Amino acid sequence: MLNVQKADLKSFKEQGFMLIRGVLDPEDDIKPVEEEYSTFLNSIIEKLYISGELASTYKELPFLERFCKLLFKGLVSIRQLDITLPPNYSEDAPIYLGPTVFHRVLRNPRILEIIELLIGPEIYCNAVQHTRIKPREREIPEDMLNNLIATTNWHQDLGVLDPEADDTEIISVWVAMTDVNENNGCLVIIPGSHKQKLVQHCQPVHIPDDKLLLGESLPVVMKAGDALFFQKTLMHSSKPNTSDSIRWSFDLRYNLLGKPNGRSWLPGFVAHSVASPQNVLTSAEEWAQNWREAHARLLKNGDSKKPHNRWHANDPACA
Ligand SMILES: O=C(O)CCC(=O)C(=O)O
Ligand SMILES: [Fe+2]
Repeated sequence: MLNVQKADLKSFKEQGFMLIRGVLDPEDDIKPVEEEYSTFLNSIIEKLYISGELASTYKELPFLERFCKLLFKGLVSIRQLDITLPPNYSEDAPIYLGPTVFHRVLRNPRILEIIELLIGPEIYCNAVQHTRIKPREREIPEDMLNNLIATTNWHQDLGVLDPEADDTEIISVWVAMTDVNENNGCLVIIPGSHKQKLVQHCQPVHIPDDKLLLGESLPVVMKAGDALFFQKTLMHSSKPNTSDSIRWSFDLRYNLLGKPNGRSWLPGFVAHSVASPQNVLTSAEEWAQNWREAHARLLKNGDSKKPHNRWHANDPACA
């Protein structure tokens, strides 16, 4: 049973976010997802071990530690686990399309139930979706730092979508796969900042200091399985992981079906619909195929240099 209270919905409206505990189930959701990723990582490791590129299989280590070992050796990239294409759409661009992530994360019934409370039953799963594994920051080689494995600058999620989505109801969902706190890189939000609408961002995508709301920022401490639902103009960032543990999360977006989604060239899908239930995507294989086809189309149409967001590097406002 979901524990969404009136106070949560009020917080979502007035503060721009609500934190719901225990949305992902440790046994039914988190464990199978970790196992699927672990099997995938294992297949990479086995090949590298057999070819002699890796001296150990690190079999004794848990998934996250094992991933980081390979990451720091440059033998695996977070993009191979991420569930969207990297911005350059190059021919060899990796993407992770495992069925368990599709069913237990993107189509998670409890996430969808909560989204339904917020925007109603016509729900489109937006293609802007990521998994982020944040190693101990002190161990990350400098040339590897990026926002999928290290800190994330202050931004509003609408800032990375095309302006066509400005009037669409879009909800971001940040799901903790491990416990997260101020030391290991939790999300930090500015409650109430969503009322600002979209402010100027600069490149690489961030809100310049003078546009940042001076309101008090709030580190969102969460347990594995908790989910933070927030509005598309809520200002947020993430802290560096200065702890001894590795933090892992998913961030997803859902919007009102039939409205511009801000990444029209990528394949989101109908996650729930009462008006047209026949259009709901329930096949993980079809989902994966849609991504493969979109990738081929982007390469063929020469769209592979399409900018991922609306902010220009030489914007005078950022000088
Ligand atoms: O996890 C992070 O570091 C940032 C996530 C984020 O920006 C989001 O969920 O929209
Ligand atoms: Fe974000």
